[in-house]
Amino acid sequence: MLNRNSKNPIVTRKDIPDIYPAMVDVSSVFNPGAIKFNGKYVLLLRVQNRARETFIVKAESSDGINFKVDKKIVDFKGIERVKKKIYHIYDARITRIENEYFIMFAMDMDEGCRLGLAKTNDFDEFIFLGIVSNDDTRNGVLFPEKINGKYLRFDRPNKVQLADGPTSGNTIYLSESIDLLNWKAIKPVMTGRFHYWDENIGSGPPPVKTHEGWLHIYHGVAMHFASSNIYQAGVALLDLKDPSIVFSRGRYNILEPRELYELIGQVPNVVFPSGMIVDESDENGFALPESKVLIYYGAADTVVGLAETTIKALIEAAKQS
Ligand code: BMA
Repeated sequence: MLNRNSKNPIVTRKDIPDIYPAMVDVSSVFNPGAIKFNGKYVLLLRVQNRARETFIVKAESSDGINFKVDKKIVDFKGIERVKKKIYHIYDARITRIENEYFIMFAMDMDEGCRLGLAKTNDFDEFIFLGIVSNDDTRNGVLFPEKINGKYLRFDRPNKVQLADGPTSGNTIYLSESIDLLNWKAIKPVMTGRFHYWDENIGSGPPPVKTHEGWLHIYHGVAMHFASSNIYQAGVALLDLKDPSIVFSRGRYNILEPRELYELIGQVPNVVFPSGMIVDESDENGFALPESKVLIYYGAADTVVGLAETTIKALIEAAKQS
């Protein structure tokens, strides 16, 4: 039900300029955060070099399809205050709250994966605000507004051990905070559907406000014995006032690996939605049903794909049970 852009993959390793010394002839670029800023489409890309080191790099576009990648690695000012070793920063999700832009990302450290938070007003200077999770957690996405005076986010504790691999998780939680820095889990919201396409799950892009509820795209992983896991995308609708209440959750995935660039790469069989741009909203921030939606996703942990749809189509997909 999503239409892949005919220029897919829209960003590949060939679009990444060499940045000496660390980022030369890079291996892959994937899982971007996305937002519209000052009329421009902005991506925060995850770029991996041949040492398998990870960098966040900004790209900009005036049409959402043809991106120019910065010749500069995003420098999160203040991150040097973290005295422990940070191995990787990756999978940035961008949320605008009032007139500030927040970036939540995963940080691989010796004690496991933590969520980090940064902010920017201009997408030029990025200020690191701190580590904002205590336990092994990934896929943190901030809501674009406070609800009942609290900031909210979805996050996904890593509790499930993948066969011979890292940890993953099968439950998305709702957490709250009064200062964006200290977070408390409120309750589990959605859990994996064992035997089906979304056995393990995690949030995709930040939730989008519609008149029918919070529209939330997530990724689901079908585990395959003796084969690679299959990463797909799905959609759910949640209560506007209490997003721990799931109104409906689509039975079918909305995007699955089918094209060669999704099926083959550094990690085969992966579509991983991480950025979502809604063209039109009303003055209260509700996405319009007919609005075009751009979904940016990592494909096979190697390139960036773009798929298009509308709010109405996503709502219908969420209601298909
Ligand atoms: C997840 C995360 C993602 C990655 C995906 C597929 O657990 O690490 O960053 O894209 O696996 O490898």
